[in-house]
Amino acid sequence: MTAAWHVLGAGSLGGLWATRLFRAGVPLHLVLRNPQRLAEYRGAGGLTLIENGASRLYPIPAELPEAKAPIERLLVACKAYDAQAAVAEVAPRLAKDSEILLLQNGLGSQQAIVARWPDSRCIFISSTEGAYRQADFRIVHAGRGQNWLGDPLKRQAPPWLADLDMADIPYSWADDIMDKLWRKLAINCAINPLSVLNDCRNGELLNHPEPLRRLCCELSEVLRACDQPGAADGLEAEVLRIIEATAQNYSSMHQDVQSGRRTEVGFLLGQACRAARQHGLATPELDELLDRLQTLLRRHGLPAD
Ligand code: NAD
Ligand code: KPL
Repeated sequence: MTAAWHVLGAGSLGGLWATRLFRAGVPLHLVLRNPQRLAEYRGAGGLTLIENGASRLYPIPAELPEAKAPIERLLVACKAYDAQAAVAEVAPRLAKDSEILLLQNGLGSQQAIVARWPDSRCIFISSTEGAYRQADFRIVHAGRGQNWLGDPLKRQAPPWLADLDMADIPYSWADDIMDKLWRKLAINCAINPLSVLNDCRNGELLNHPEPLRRLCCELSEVLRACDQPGAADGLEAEVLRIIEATAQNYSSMHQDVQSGRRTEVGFLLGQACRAARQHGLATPELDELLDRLQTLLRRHGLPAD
């Protein structure tokens, strides 16, 4: 029998994973942040997943971080800026040889967790699935996509990937997970800040090809300096392809700013600029973009990191 999963963060992506694992019969517990949230969850009767317009309630067992049972497999489904603090709350329960699965977008939060809990195996996940919260504990599965899972320190795939097969969660085991995460980070850096600063849908960015070209050029240099040449190859062409494919959409960062939610800028553009500095690389376009974005975020009363 597979070890139980603990899902930390019952938001959009955590809810999407938890409901699919639960209905496949995989043993699972949600970890909610405090007694009030646990009471609200119990009042809701569970997590509701809405797929293709049909909604279904899943009464997944839930507990607080300080519950007693050891945690063998922890899926961290918080935002990047909350991930380390959230793991710290359950860290005393981590079993020897536990695994921590990290769903965060961008980079930086994963490395902090690897460094702080070296006895756990950390699996990094890059997801292109789409989900959002219609209301508390009501999750809409909004877009099909893929999940790449990988461990930069150890190539061997874990046996519990069979749980994902049972749950019909799309995935691939990636030997080059850092390549996947850096590539997605670079794409997000090229598109999302410009969409916020121009207050526009992705497609309108095609009206300003020159800034996009210069950003992709600097991002490719950063990727190569970080020893990710595969993530750099053909970056501009892919950015343009994604802009065309998502022309009618507002980027996730644009949606966050419009809704007054904190962005993950510190783990996206902030991370690219930090990596450039660490490698002694001059990136004036990226630095100026970060500066303008941070000014706008502060004007909206949002954290700039
Ligand atoms: P979300 O805000 O919907 O959910 C995060 C949840 O974590 C919230 O319910 C929050 O209350 C909870 N949380 C925060 N701190 C906690 C703590 N200490 N203990 C317990 N719970 C805690 O976020 P999301 O959209 O699911 O995003 C999660 C990550 O996945 C992000 O890095 C995001 O970029 C990435 N991602 C999301 C999507 C998507 O479609 N939503 C797609 C790809 C990647
Ligand atoms: O991932 C995205 C986002 O909005 O966060 C896309 C659509 C690819 C734009 O960067």
